[in-house]
Amino acid sequence: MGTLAVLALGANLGDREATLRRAAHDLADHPRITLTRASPVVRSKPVGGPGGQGDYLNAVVEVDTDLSPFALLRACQEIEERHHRRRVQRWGPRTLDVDIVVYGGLRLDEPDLTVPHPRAAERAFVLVPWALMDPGATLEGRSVAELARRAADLGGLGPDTVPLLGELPAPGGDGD
Ligand code: A4P
Ligand code: MG
Repeated sequence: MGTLAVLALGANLGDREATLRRAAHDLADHPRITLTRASPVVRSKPVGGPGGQGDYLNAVVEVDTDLSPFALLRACQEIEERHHRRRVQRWGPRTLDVDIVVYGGLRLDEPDLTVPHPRAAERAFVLVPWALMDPGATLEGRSVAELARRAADLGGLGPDTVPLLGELPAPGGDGD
């Protein structure tokens, strides 16, 4: 048993749903990451960044990992690269973004990694799928569902959700 971390997935270019699903499978296939829960996928209006971007699909997953926070970040970035993420513009359109929302109860503020994610507590596109996945979730002592209800971008979320994954593979299976 390692540390439980919550990761936020976002995509607003290409086949967004397929990309999110593959990213979840990529995480699950990592030898040191076990995917323990996955949220439904929500549709969201872009928050910040340049105008004219397409809508996002967003989801969160919970993972159990013995990777250090920085190694987990590297694994997330490798999965972004695999899905042809190109960093052209901060907050610009992207095929895939994978952020660490929380890593256990750790608080860290380093140049390359801040956890909890500094903007997660105010973003409905992270909080809503998180609360759907885990209705009792808390973020630094506050209810994630309650934070979601107060988030400024809540109105930008579509009413419909689609499953990210079906039944999760049993952890510890003899994968390839
Ligand atoms: N970094 C620091 N802390 C973290 C963390 N907890 N998780 C550093 C992941 N990365 C972290 O990220 C820039 C740098 O942040 C990384 O090199 C890493 O070392 P990036 O992915 O290259 O760039 P970015 O995603 O454009 O910037 P950033 O700051 O991560 O953006 P945000 O704040 O995550 O916003 N609207 C909707 N509806 N849905 C979205 O998913 N996403 C964003 C991105 C904006 N608007 C959105 C959405
Ligand atoms: Mg990012």
